[in-house]
Amino acid sequence: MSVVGIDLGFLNCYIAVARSGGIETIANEYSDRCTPACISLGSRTRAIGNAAKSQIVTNVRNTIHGFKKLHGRSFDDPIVQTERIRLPYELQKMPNGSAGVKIPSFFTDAERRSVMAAAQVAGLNCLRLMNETTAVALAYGIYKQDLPPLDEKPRNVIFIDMGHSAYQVSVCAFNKGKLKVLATTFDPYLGGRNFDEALVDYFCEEFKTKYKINVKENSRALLRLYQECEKLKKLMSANASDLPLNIECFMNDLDVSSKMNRAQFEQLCASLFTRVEPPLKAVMEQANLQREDISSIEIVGGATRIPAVKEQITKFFLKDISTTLNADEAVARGCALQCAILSPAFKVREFSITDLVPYSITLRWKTSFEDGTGECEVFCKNHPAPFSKVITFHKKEPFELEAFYTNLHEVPYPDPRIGSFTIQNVFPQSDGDSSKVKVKVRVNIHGIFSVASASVIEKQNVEGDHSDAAMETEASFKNESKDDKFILLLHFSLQSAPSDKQDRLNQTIKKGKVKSIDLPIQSSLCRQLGQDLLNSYIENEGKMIMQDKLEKERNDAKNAVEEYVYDFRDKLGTVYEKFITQEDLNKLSAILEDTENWLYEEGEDQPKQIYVDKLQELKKYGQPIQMRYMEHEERPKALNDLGKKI
Ligand code: ATP
Ligand code: MG
Ligand code: K
Repeated sequence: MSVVGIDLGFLNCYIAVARSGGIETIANEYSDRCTPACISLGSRTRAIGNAAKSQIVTNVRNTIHGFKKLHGRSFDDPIVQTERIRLPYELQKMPNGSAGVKIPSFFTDAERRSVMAAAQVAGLNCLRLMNETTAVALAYGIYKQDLPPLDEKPRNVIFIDMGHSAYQVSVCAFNKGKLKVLATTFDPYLGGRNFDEALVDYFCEEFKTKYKINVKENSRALLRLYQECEKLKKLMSANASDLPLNIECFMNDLDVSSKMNRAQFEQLCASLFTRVEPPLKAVMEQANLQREDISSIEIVGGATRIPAVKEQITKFFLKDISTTLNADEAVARGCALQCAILSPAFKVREFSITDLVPYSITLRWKTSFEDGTGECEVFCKNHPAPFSKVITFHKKEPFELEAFYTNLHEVPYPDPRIGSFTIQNVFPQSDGDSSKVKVKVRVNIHGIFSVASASVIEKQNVEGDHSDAAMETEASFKNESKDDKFILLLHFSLQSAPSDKQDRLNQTIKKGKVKSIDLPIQSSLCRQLGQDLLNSYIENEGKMIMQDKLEKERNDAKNAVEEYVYDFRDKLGTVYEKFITQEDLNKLSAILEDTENWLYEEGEDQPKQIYVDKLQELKKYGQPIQMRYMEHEERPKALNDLGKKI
């Protein structure tokens, strides 16, 4: 069994694998550790990664990239619509309203569930969906030998990741063997691509006057300009002087050229650079820390290489930035480490991770009195996670709990709803009283919220037992809807309670004079991929893998014919010469030439079997000659060997 950590970036993906000797970031088939998040669809095959990226410009409409922002969103979602304008390929509205076509700390439940489903389609068992900066924090902390002991003040470290599409900041407290994420903030709309866009806009304007061309009308030219601007941006990180931008045959047979230097770039992007500070300020406020409390600042992500971004960070913290981590690979390495910790197949140093709930979550329910509603915030923002809580209700009938994000304005998602959960099989007790129902809500290891279980506490026939809880009527829910009294009767962190213990809690238990019986829960999650649809995706993925495999075999068969033709022709002119009559030689040369022509014409695109048969046919001619040649070569050698032995 192997465990891997995957960094799903907007632009780039990295995969790290846990080996007995440590964590290794692995290279793809192009010996490249960085794989573009890109898929190109041909008429018969898919190209993935580097092969697909090279087709962005040539197969404009069928090469899909930049899809990270689309996870778990509906087609009509404003973010999907904004992204859609930037995409050179079409987005379709799916029958379930979702947008058809990897994970930052600010992902909401629906986005997380979508990534989990994608992992399932890919046949991966996702051990933990990890927030990017938390993965980086783990990669940082696990090898540190000098973390303060548990009873001492923790070491606080800031982690900053600016990738292609987003910017996130978190502050973590480290002690020996553990890390706790204290707060995280982000600007989900700031990343390397914003700088590319600023450059593209600038040159489009310039070319309009200079060459009288409208680049934005030509999606191929626009894509090329994006690629060149990204290169230029990277060069400017290392070089402050004037740098050229030259593109040959850009549009209407025109070659275009221009230049820019770092100072101009910084001026052009000034408004983007001012967006670096607010999340830094906010993270310090949320964690209630001062600059002096921070021991180091670690940066990762490609866009943090821009000097002006680094300057903004240093200016805010009044401290040098540390770049001890591999800016590109830290996320994947952290994920692989987490998997190795979770997997029983690996022995890794113990390291406990407490992440957090990025947005506060509220439950709402109907009370049977006067059609009122009750609600309570079950998880506040920055609440430690994973975490479970148990809430007690007094009910005579099944009831529905609606979960939603408390403050929609904090959430980069258009819909505050998470899902609704109906607690079934609730009846009055034999004496007509309400039943005491305990509901467990949790944010799991993937950062996903659910109403995990519910049970009813049945009183055994004990005289005079009007237990204390009977005092908590529904009226008290209504009056004290913001009161903690009816929540938090029991809570524990998932990390301190191994899962078998939880399972035991879920089972019917008898405790003294009360008996607890599990209740079924019917969940309906917003933007959840239905099991049928998910299964059909899994099936389709299987079919596509099969198709890719068949296509590869077909190509291999074709290549085998081609190779045989070249090899045979080469040998006819050299080593086989002595073993063939002139007449046969002429005949065979003609056959080889015909086959070669055939390969470029009607044989260009044939089913595998045709190529297999063709090869067989050629071998019928080739093998006898080869035999004669081999015999001639081998016989003297064999005699020679024999002679040596004697
Ligand atoms: P995200 O984390 O937003 O999902 P990602 O993980 O794919 O995206 P990264 O691989 O961290 O993103 O970073 C890619 C971005 O960093 C691109 O915009 C790229 O142009 C930019 N970048 C890489 N190297 C440099 C450099 N030397 N100078 C400036 N920008 C750079
Ligand atoms: Mg990234
Ligand atoms: K382990």
